[in-house]
Amino acid sequence: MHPMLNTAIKAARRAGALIVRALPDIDRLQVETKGRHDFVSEVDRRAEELIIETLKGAYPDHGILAEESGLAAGNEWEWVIDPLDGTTNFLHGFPQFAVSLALRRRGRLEQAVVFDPLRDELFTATRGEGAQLNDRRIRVSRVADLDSALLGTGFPFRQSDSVRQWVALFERVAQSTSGIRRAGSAALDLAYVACGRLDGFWETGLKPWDIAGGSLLVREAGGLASDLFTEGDPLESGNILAGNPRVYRLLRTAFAEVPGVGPI
Ligand code: 2AM
Ligand code: CA
Repeated sequence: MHPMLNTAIKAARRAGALIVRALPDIDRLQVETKGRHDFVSEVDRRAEELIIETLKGAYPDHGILAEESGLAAGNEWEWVIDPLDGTTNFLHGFPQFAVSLALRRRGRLEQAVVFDPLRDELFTATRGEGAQLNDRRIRVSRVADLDSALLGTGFPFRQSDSVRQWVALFERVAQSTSGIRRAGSAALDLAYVACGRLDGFWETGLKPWDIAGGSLLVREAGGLASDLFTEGDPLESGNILAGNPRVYRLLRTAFAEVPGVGPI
């Protein structure tokens, strides 16, 4: 295994252990509001510190882009860190959240770790070498029609224009799939696309740390992950469409038929 991936796994497991230890005490946690409906707890911050300490200990020159502490410039390598993806779930004791880490070199995703500490599920990927769940190779599903597809999505939580757009996209596909889930952790949704539990996923208005690790997982598992509107880099726009190649194409075609669809 690549030593950088090994270090990322160590960091993710440490953060995951801290998060699980804090779970019985969520009622007593200090929670701040970053924006409307946008919460951060001391657990997010402590988990992030632990991750950065672990990564910097091994690679002091690498740059960092982290949800809570922002950007710290470094060499051509950059870690993209979400210490707790699904904070709202965590704060409610709703058991769907993860630690997400990705490593970029000159902007290209090289390594990914998404760790679900409650189920002890470790999703990993290295560019060009495939994706794994707990060391076993994973692949996207073979589902080839929307009627048989189980999709994931996320509701937009910032702008009301995006809510209206989400409703239009939802309406377009709502009655032609096996089901649509909104679980609340984009990193895990993408990991689930990578291992075939979901056949497709879309969400808008996300941040790079929500989707960096998951995007590489999907691609290395044989799927596609790109900008929902332009097919460009979803980390730049925060608008993502992912899926196995067939479902990805079917969703792209279906969404293109929705009037007025585009970046907001
Ligand atoms: P976070 O928990 O790391 O913030 C779900 O829609 C995705 O959006 C999650 O990956 C979540 O990541 C992110 N998100 C950011 N702000 C959110 C909010 N206010 N409510 C719900 N999800 C939010
Ligand atoms: Ca987070």
